[in-house]
Formats: sequence, structure tokens, C-alpha cells
Amino acid sequence: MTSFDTRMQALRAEHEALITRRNAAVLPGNGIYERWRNPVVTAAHAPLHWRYDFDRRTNPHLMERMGVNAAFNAGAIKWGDKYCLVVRLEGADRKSFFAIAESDTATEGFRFRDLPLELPEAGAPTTNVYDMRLTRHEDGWVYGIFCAERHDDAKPSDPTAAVAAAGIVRTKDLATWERLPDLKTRSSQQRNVVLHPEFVDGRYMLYTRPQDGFIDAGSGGGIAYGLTDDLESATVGEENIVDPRVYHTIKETKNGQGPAPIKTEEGWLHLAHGVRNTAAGLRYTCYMFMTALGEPWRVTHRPAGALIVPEGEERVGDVSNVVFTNGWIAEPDGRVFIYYGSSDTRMHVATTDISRLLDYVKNTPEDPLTSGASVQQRVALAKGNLALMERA
Ligand code: M1P
Repeated sequence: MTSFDTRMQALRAEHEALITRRNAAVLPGNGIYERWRNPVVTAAHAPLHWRYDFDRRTNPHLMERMGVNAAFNAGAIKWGDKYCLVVRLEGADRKSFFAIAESDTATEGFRFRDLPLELPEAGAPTTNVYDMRLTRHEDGWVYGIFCAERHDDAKPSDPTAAVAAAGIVRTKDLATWERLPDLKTRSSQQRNVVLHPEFVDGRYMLYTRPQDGFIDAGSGGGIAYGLTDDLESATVGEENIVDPRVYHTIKETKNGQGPAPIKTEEGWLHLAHGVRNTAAGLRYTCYMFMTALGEPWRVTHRPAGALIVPEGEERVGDVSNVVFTNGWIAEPDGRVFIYYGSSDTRMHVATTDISRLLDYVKNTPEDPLTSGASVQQRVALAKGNLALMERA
């Protein structure tokens, strides 16, 4: 056997072992959800035939000439019996692209389809695309809204100047994607735009995140919403805040809607990310809130603090101290799978259910916004428990 064949065999065995690796819930967890031990998708899950030239004449050393650096921030959807993740992969060249990884099981066994998605362009070529949110809309289409990034040509001498816009695609089969024009809003930059699954007064409702700069939210007040008559030429005029940024909270610096909200009998469950600044850089966590069924822009419940924070290996990666979510799947039986990326490097899953999430959002105290009020909440909890323990 040549060294080429030996290497090929070893690479294939290692790849298959990774994809078929069993996963397990980490118990007892916090009661709200269970984390799972292994990431569900990593850069190493990318098919070998996307990374290596298999021709022994042109690649005699079987070199990985087109490495994949990271696999993270996936949109999620159940498609027939398959759990599908539209993963953001980042090549060694720093360009992100999308590819569907699917599995019969929500928590393990994700395998990429044969080819990544090739999105059509809409206007000027998009330099980078990432963080797709999938929405099964009541109009019959599945929409994907993602960040479409281009260089800011108003600043030709600054290679870091970028403009973020919301790119829009739609599909009926998760195989053919039609690109629609990018969303137009009054804001100079948009990221974390998400389509609400139902019409509002016969119009499409979009969660937006107006921002002044590519990184900085600036005067952007938080997660907003706006309405558009159609998505073939999506245009949002007025944007009103749904969930604001707030001083000295986990969403002080910026926030963004995660996946499309889940409809329950008691309201819309929302998952989002919140960002604060620290001496060590930005810290991203995931949090929840609930909005009214008939008024998905009106927050009814707002549990304090984060639902998911970076833990263990999640804390370290290309952009450390980040958890970010743009995909979850709710099953008809109430189970919920939360897919989240860690440190812009890999994908994880956490499992829970609608009744636990409703309990969490309704019965977790709101952030009282001062240390004094916060410690009062904790003392009341502790005193109640001490009394219970005394009686026991
Ligand atoms: O690097 C952390 C995150 O930064 C951005 O988040 P936001 O839109 O809130 O600024 C995005 O680029 C996201 O993909 C990334 O995980």
C-alpha cells in the first residue's frame, strides 16, 4: 500500500469515527435544559472531498489544500424525519459559506450533504455570508435570512470597512434556493434579521437589529421589528424596539434575535443573544423572553440574565467567550432542541421542552437592575428555602 493509500484510509476512518460518535446528555444540568457532551458539528465534520484533492497525480502527498477552519452558528429545521442544520462553515481563506448537515437524531450523527450551498447573488457580489435564520412561513415558503457582508466602498483605503445587510433566500425543498434582493431599511447596517413565521395584518414581520457600525450597535437600541408588504422587494420603514439594550445587563453592548420564535399557547418564545464588553473583549451569552400571541412585538416576560453562557471548551475558539444561537427545533410532542455555536468555532445542542421553557420564562424573576434589589431577590429565595428546610 502506498503512503497515499495509507493516509486516505486513516483520514476516512478518523472522519467516520467522528461522525458516528455517540453523544450523551450531561446530567443533572440546571433543570431548564441539558447540555450534550460532544459538539454536534465541527470543522472536522466537513467532508474530506471538500478539503483534499483525491487525485494522486495532482496531490501525491494527499495534502489538505483547502482546509475548513470552523463550523458554527447554524440555522435549524426539521425536514421530514431529518434534523437539518444550515451550518456556517468558514474556509481557511476566511470566507464563510453554508452547507446542510443532517441526521436522523437531533443530538448526534450529523453528516454534510455532498455539496455546500451555492447561493445566487443579488446585486453586487457578497464578500461573505453567515448566520442563516430559517423560517417556515405560513405563506408556504421556507425563508433563510443571513448576513450579507460587502466592503464599504465609501472608504476605499480602509480594508476593514464593511457593510452588513440582510440577504434573503427561499426554498420549497431545501435543495434549490432562490435569492431575493437584500432587505432595505433606514439603518446603514443590519445583522441578525429574522422573519416572523406568521403574517401581521397581512404583512411580513421582520425582527431587525439596526446598528451604526459593522461591529458597534451605536445608537441601535436593540432588537427591533418592522413590517414589509412583500419579500420580493423587502423594505422596512419604521423600526420599533422589541427588546432594548439595557445598562449593566448581559445585553448592554448589543443584542440580536436568535432563531424565529416558537409559538406556544401562552405566547411566542424568543431566544436571543446578548453582548457585554469586558477587559477581555466582548462576551456573548444567550437569553430568552416571551411576547404576546397577538402582538409578537410586545414582551410579556423577561427572565433576568442568560440562559446559556460559554462553559468549558465552549469558552475558547477563534472568537472566545461567545455562545450564539440562530437555530432551534420544536417537535410536536413539545421537545425542543437548541443548537448553538461556541466561540465562532463549533456547534452544540441543548435539549429541553416547551413546558420547561414556559416555566422558565414565566417564573424566573426579571432583572431588578441594581445590586440592592438583586440581593433582596436572593435573600427572599434563601429565607424561603431555610424555612422549608427547618420544617422538613
Ligand atoms: O463573533 C461573535 C459574533 O459576532 C457577530 O454577532 P453580532 O451580530 O451580535 O455583532 C456575528 O458575526 C456572529 O456571527 C458572531 O458569532
